[in-house]
Amino acid sequence: MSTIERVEVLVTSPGRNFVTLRITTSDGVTGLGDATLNGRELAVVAYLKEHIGPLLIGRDPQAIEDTWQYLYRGAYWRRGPVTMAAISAVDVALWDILGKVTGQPVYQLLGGASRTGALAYGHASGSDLPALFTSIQNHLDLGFRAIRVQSAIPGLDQVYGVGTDQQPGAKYDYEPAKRSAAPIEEGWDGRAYLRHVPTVFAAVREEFGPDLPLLHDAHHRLSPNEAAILGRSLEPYDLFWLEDCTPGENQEGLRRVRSQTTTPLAIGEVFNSVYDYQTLITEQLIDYVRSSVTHTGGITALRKIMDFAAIYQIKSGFHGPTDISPVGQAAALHLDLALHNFGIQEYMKHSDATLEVFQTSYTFANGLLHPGNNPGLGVGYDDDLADTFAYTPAYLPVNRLQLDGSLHDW
Ligand code: EZ4
Ligand code: CO
Repeated sequence: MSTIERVEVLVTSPGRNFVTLRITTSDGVTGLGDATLNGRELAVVAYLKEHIGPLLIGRDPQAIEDTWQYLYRGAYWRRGPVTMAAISAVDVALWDILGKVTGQPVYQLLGGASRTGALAYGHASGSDLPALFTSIQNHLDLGFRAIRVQSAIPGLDQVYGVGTDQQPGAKYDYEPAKRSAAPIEEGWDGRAYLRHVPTVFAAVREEFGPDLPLLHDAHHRLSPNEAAILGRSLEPYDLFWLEDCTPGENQEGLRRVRSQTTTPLAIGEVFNSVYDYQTLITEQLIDYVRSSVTHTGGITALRKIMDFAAIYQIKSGFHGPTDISPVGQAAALHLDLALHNFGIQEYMKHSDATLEVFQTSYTFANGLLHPGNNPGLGVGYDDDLADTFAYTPAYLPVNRLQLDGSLHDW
């Protein structure tokens, strides 16, 4: 029997920090898993190196479910983003190995394709309406058929989720984690935001018409009642979804939002377990599961969450910003292709440097992503190039300085 012989934790920073797990079997087959946890990378590195790597040596690489349960239950301390990012990386690397051993792309092992490609949405943003329109048009020119719209808020200097204004034809380049020794504190004002956002969507609908699917991310900054107000005020603009309207760990808070608005709701990019969704799914308080494969326990666990969600007609809308590495993105795409209750997939193209370190087989054409047909995940890793990009700390900002000088409490 082939066994797991080597476990390596690889850190690189081609434009941003990534942590990758590589598992090698006694037959010389390698699998990759994404272990990147934005702003807390080295905690996962230590968890994998010190506590998981030694446990894997000698195990059967094809016993994917068994290894998942062994690591989850064996930790005693269940759940949590660091633990679950580490387990996710192991799980994805083992699926990659299974694909290579069987000569199949991972989506075939998950039951085969339910679609020819995964509908993707891109990120557009602007400091004002003309800049936002340029950004939306650039995405349409690239073939995107669904677009997330974020905008600066008058009076606030910097707003999370809004990138530098794009020139016509330029790539959208937004990285929320900033290189520094500590998180930057950014501004926030709920009332200014609630007044401004509906005017932005009115203008975008006026300019781009009624058909284009539009999404918006509130980044967990609203109270349940503020979220209800926003959901209602956006109803005339027919959003595909409103994301993270409140901090989702207060699952009961979504009852208030849901009872007040028909705007579709998406939550879960910071979740790491099916239990984070239990109330949201069984009470049908959301329409889309936002998890990433990399933070929720890998393909094995996210597949189960999606089967649970399917019972309640809830679909997928997996997290896919640039802090999900190409390995994590490829894993999501295999699951997207196989899932029947797929909804949409977030897609921000990685930097050229990132795509030189991680060689990918996935494609984007006519608004659809496809994972490719290489055995396994279809992602390679260039060690020599990766080693030229040294890790330096980068943190997500804290959104809490209000216009009146007080601190936002959310
Ligand atoms: O804030 O990926 O929907 N996407 C997002 C992202 C997240 C970052 C956190 O690491 O909200 O921009
Ligand atoms: Co988000």
